[in-house]
Amino acid sequence: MEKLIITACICGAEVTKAHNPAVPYTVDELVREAKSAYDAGASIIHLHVREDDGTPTQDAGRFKVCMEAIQAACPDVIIQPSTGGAVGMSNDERLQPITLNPEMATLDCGTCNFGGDEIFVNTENMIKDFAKKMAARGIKPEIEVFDKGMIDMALRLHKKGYIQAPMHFDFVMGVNGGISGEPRDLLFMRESIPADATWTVAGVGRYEFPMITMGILMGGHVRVGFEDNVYLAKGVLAKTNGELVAKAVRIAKELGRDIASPSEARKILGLKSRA
Ligand code: KMH
Ligand code: ZN
Repeated sequence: MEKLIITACICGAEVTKAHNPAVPYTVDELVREAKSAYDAGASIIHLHVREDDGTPTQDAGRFKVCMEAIQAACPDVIIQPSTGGAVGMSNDERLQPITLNPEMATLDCGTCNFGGDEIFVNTENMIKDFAKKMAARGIKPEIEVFDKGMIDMALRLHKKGYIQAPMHFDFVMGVNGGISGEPRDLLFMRESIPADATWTVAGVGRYEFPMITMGILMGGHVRVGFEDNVYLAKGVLAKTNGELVAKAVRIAKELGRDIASPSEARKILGLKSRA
């Protein structure tokens, strides 16, 4: 089977130090967490950034500083900034990190409830605009889908020329407002994408390790990290993102999947190789 790409979502926009004191806010903390994940086997860092007090921000200057510091500590890692940002941010605010021309960035393909009164807004016209702006810069979208209808939206936008093949999906399973994280849900999502597409799976909270185990067995790729889950096991907080990545590596090895290096991940995803 193809080697396994592990993405580490080290920070997110919603999780805080109250959930786990190791959640990174400062540049140094982000570098520490990115390096722990990279050293453990992650080839992609899915990146959100914060102000030092933990406030989520999409500020291009803050992204630049964080990306350069992470790249210095993890030279060949693929950095994938979020264009989702945090609930309530404007489109222009969210799009700022693409001005740094990252290799990849997320493209969220639908609106959904996000717990309580929160709504994560991604209208069709927004998605078209984000996709066009990313394509103009040669940025590969990781198509984030929180429900099956968002796959259908991405496929429609592909047919209309907004998203190029081969498409790369991230199934985010178990958001409070999106699809759940049961085995049948992942099978349904997997069956709904084109044969030439690549995919990764992220399970939120208790769904993280069941979903990635299924993903590994099914030939997909996986995402773990504090953005999705702060526990290493029931009631045991992870001390670092690296611990979550190391657990994914152990599961993969037991199941016979080798881990992709960043350069192998670039080949699998069709990204340009880096010298
Ligand atoms: N923070 C969520 C509202 C992404 O990174 O593209 C959206 C999110 C998706 O995390
Ligand atoms: Zn994210």
